Amino acid sequence: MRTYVIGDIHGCNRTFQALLGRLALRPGDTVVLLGDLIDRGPDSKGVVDTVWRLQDERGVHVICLRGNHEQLLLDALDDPQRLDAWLFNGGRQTLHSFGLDHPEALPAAYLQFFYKMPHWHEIKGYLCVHGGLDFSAPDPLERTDAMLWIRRWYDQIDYTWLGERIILHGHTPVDMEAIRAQYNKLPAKQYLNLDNGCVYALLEGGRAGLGALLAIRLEDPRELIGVQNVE
Ligand SMILES: [Mn+2]
Repeated sequence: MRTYVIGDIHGCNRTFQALLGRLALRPGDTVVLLGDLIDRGPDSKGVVDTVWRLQDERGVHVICLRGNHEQLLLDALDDPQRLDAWLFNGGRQTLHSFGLDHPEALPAAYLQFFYKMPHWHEIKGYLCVHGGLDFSAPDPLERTDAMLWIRRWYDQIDYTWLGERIILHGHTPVDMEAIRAQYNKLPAKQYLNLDNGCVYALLEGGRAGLGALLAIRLEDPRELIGVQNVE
């Protein structure tokens, strides 16, 4: 049984499927998605459908963490004043993938899926979270809001609290050079950003150094696997 953790997909379903093809998953394997499955890219609905097929047809255990973009969607449903914030941050593309123009029309199964997303997941000595942890709190795992939004928190890590665990996160796109540098320092440095901004291959004419969707296999030997955006 193998375990893979994957960074921000942002509606890039074809790229997600290309990466899954590289992983050659078998029944009983586990995949953790680090949040931001939706928004900005072309097929957010398809990403959720791919997750369901992995679970139902291929017997893969999939854990989908909540990202700030899933939270923006849920906030837009709770409070109409927050609708524009979501639409302007890629929500429009998500609605388009469903053929809808308002989130209230989203099918119940998808809404349930978004509502149920956990903020973090611990597996095999790794703490998985979308953005990071707020170490100013006595128990960083109680700061669920910070998990979605926090940036630049490495200097605040409480290593006594963390123990031997390694934090895997996404949320802040960084180039491959930075990701490989972090990867090469594991486990001495206990964090790894898996967001290479795969969706930014499509936006703003492509941002330098960004554009791959990444997975890490947690079993020995640890392995970093990436595919370039193919949308
Ligand atoms: Mn993101």
